[in-house]
Amino acid sequence: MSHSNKISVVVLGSEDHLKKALITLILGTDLSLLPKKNDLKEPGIYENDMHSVICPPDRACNDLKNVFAPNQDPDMSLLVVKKGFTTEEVWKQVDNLHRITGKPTEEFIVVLPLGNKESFYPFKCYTLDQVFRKLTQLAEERESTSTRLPAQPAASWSQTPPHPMKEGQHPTTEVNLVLLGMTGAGKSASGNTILRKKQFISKASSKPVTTECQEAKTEIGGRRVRVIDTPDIFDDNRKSPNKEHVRKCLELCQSGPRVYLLVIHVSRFTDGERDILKKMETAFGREVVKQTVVLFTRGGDLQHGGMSFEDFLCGCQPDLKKIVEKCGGRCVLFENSASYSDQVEKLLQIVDRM
Ligand SMILES: Nc1nc2c(ncn2[C@@H]2O[C@H](COP(=O)(O)OP(=O)(O)O)[C@@H](O)[C@H]2O)c(=O)[nH]1
Ligand SMILES: [Mg+2]
Repeated sequence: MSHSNKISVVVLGSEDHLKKALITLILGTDLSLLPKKNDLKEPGIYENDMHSVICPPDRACNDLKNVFAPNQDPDMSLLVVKKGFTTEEVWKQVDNLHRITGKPTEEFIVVLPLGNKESFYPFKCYTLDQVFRKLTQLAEERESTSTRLPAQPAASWSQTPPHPMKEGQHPTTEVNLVLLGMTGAGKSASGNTILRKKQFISKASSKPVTTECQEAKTEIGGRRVRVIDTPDIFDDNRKSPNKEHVRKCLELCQSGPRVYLLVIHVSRFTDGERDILKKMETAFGREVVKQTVVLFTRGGDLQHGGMSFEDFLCGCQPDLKKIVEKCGGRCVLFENSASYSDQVEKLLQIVDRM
């Protein structure tokens, strides 16, 4: 693999021994066998034929600025933290990196120590397993583009990788995300999380807050997304879905593919939701389950109860399990009060696959 085609990874953090261990794992070689400096006191670049790993010394502002200079986007920036870290101290590190480099906080992936499950932290984080899965995926993408594309001009080690869709590109199709579910499930709050702004009114109330279908548009990672927030179309007190809301909802998402997000509160599955897929079929047609992702809200409740999303799905009520199964197992967990986690990206990856 040519130098310009290498996967570029920046390894950051204050623990030298952990950084060394991670670099060793990525390169599959003992660092002392590599020709570069290995004391990590100066920016070291460690390479094999597929990866180029740069390790700037901790707190060296100028080195960091150089590594993240404009148009220098590494494929992955990993922040290594030690076992028993506190969310507050790691968030401070991430925020510091953001202030020095000017890069968004989401650009820095915190590598969770072994034994830490993926959870709701205010920063983006991966388990070691996810880091290596991402590296494999990047390698596969790189292989396929290098066989398809003519040779690229020589580039610096950290040139932006050829991602299929990047910010700034404008694909012609616009995907419609239609938020459906009971009042109070968190439809408007989830819409705001996707849009990254408080567009829809979302608050605790004994009566419905959203009374009309509304739309808002955004662009995420080069994808054009139209979010449609709805009132409770399947109100328990009605025999059939509210036709007026259904008409308005369909009118708002005329063009482009449509994905329904069935919003359900993780700790409150009600009788009215048991046959919600039937009600959705009545309103939007028999194919609706093929176009639906179940979006669970209040992921923080699971975290407080020490439960992973997988444990929740395994142990939830049979009727809820059936809903997820009918939707092809497509589901995501949101915590709408945590704006920095990668929940939206996970949802859009599912939407991309659909
Ligand atoms: N903690 C927490 N609160 C949430 C979450 N999603 C929604 N809420 C709250 O639940 C209440 C109802 O949410 P809303 O979006 O208005 O529900 P809607 O009726 O389905 O649109 C509001 O007070 C939200 O702040 C979540 O993921 N976590
Ligand atoms: Mg609402």
